[in-house]
Amino acid sequence: MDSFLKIGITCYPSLGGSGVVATELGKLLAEKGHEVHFISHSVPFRLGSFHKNIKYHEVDVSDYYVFRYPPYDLSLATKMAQVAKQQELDVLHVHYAVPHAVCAFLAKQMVGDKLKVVTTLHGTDITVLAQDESLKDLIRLAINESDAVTSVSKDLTRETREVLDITREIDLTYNFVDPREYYPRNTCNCKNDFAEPGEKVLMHISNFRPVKRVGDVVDVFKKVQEQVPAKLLFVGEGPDLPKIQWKIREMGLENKVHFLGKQDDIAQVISMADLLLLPSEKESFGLVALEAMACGVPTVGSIAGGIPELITHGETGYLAPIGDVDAMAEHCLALLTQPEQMNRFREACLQRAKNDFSSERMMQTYESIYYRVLQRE
Ligand code: GMT
Repeated sequence: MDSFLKIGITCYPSLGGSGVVATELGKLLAEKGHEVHFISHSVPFRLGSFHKNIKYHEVDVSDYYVFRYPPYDLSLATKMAQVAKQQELDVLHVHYAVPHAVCAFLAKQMVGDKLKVVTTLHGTDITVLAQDESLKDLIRLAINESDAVTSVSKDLTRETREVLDITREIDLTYNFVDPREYYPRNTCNCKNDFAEPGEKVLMHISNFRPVKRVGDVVDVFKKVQEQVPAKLLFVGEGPDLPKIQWKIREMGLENKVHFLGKQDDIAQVISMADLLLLPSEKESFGLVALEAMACGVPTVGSIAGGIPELITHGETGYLAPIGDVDAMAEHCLALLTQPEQMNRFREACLQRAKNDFSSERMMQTYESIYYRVLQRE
């Protein structure tokens, strides 16, 4: 089936993995020939250059003086309905249940059943928000009323069923990377800015929220650098950053750690690393570990959530129980001190990213879901 569709996409335009996946998917669909309409409060941060098949519709929020809290959700729902009617959208694909799936539900009431709603669950919409009794019923409604629901890992599907008592069909749509962007880059020059020749580079990339357990990254690194000359590079920003900077000073590691802040060209940055550290408490998928994998960089991390579906323990990285920094440090050392083993892991990473998480394959999966809900299979 190859008729082109008109697809609305709503995501958090500036938020980590879900925003990246939604934007990259929209770009790929547009490249293929579909008409893509992003509906959000600002331009998605990975949207990049102009494409004739991509349009952006900005949501204006009313700040009428009676509103103590400007009602973004209502403005978004109205905008979704307007765009759906004016552009004759076939599908509205929303990323993150709260509030996007709820807004899409409202938009559908305004437009009619010909507008199909696809909701992708990314993680904290279920693992955190759906635990909140004040939101639970609303999230369940939005999920049950979507024409299709997808989840980025089997573990997230399991948790969604468990927390919300949901039995409906949920499609598995793993995150993906575009191999044209994610491949091992030449990093000789920039790596020298951070590490001496012969030093290993460990890296952590995140939004520094408590679920990322960034303190564990520092504990693992401390043990590793006692055995092997190494530097630690942090990429990203977030609420735990000051605490981590303080911890590093207290441990006397400040000369061995660099903070790179937020970076756009993640493939270039990750390619400098020998290992990625991802010791999260919760992680429905862990997109950054896939980005690293596609650049030939193994991950050492925790067994949280969907990480074991992505990282094959002993092949493309090593996993340990949440908080087990001793085991994680041992795993790092096992790779950093055995070059042949490291090369095998690097090769396995490249193969797995290419074979199992390619953007082409996942775009086809999403397309087939769109055609299915439109009954155009
Ligand atoms: O938690 C984050 O880092 C941000 C969040 C998001 O909404 O982007 O990430 C979630 O979605 C990503 C994309 O599907 C997943 O790769 C992350 O694992 C997931 N985060 C959590 O589950 C904590």
